[in-house]
Amino acid sequence: MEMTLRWYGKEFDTVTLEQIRQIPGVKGVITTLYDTKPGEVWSRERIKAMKDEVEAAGLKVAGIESVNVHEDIKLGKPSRDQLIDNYIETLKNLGEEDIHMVCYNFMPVFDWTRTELARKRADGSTVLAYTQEAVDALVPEEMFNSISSDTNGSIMPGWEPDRLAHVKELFEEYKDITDEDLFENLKYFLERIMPVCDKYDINMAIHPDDPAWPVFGLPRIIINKENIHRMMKMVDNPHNGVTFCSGSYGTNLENDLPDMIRSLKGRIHFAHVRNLKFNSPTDFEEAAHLSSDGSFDMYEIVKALYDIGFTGPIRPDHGRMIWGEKAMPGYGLYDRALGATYINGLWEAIEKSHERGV
Ligand SMILES: [Mn+2]
Repeated sequence: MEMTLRWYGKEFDTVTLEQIRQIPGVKGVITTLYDTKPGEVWSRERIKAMKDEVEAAGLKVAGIESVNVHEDIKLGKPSRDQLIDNYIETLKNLGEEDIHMVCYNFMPVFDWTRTELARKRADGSTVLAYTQEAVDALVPEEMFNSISSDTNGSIMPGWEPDRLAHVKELFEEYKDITDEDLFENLKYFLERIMPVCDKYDINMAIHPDDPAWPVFGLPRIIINKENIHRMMKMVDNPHNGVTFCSGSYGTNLENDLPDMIRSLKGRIHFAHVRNLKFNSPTDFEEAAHLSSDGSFDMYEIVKALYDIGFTGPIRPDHGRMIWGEKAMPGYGLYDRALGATYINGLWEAIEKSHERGV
């Protein structure tokens, strides 16, 4: 595995490349052109400038999170063909700049949903949290207002104001879209992009839906083992793979995370590792990465990745806000650095135990 940290670019991130470089074992960043809109072509020049900046700081671009998929592609509208052509152009430009992993998602409207961005935990840290009861009590437009009012001044990925300006119309458009339609539209998209992925050896890594069940009546398909295997079989190409995000699949306690990882050997192109603390099956908060702070056995998760021979980029995921830091919720420096160090420690212990046969 290759330890990385997500970085939004110097215009948008409170964390600097210089800080990231000092986290032991972190050699690369997962980044994006945060000011591009879904459907836009990423020019070779801009990709190169981003790469040069990262490399000048002694790091590498280990992959992109995300190249967002335009809603018209998810909806299967006639305009999708042009938008997919643009996506292919972006992939080609990334491939020519030697970038070979692209994370994306196929979630309608919202990238992810939380009902609190700063729930206070017993240790005084604050974390993102979710309760189904709070979601059920909200209309989607209010959801957007509550998210945007509590972000420490950041633009949250997936909650960009211009995307959300059309939230009502989008809900109307998704009214008749079923899970089957969404699978069909994903298949169409993947079949069109696989040739460029084959040519440039680009691993596409679909991010799971978060939480891993339908929210606000919208269809959601990347939620469990059965559906990811269906997705991989329907376009059976090793470049059609997944981002294994423990915190997203883990929202549904029925998902057996180590078992899912083991079933995805060779098709996990990117891993997000984090822990959640469940107060009830529909009330969870993000925890420190350490197993004992949350509900997951992080040793078993990292061991499963080790056992399948995972070599791709991995990153700590959302961190708690600690030590007075002000940053985009989930994306401060301190707790993610602790997370990276913890995952590195687990990996080293698992690797050495294996090598020494203990
Ligand atoms: Mn994730």
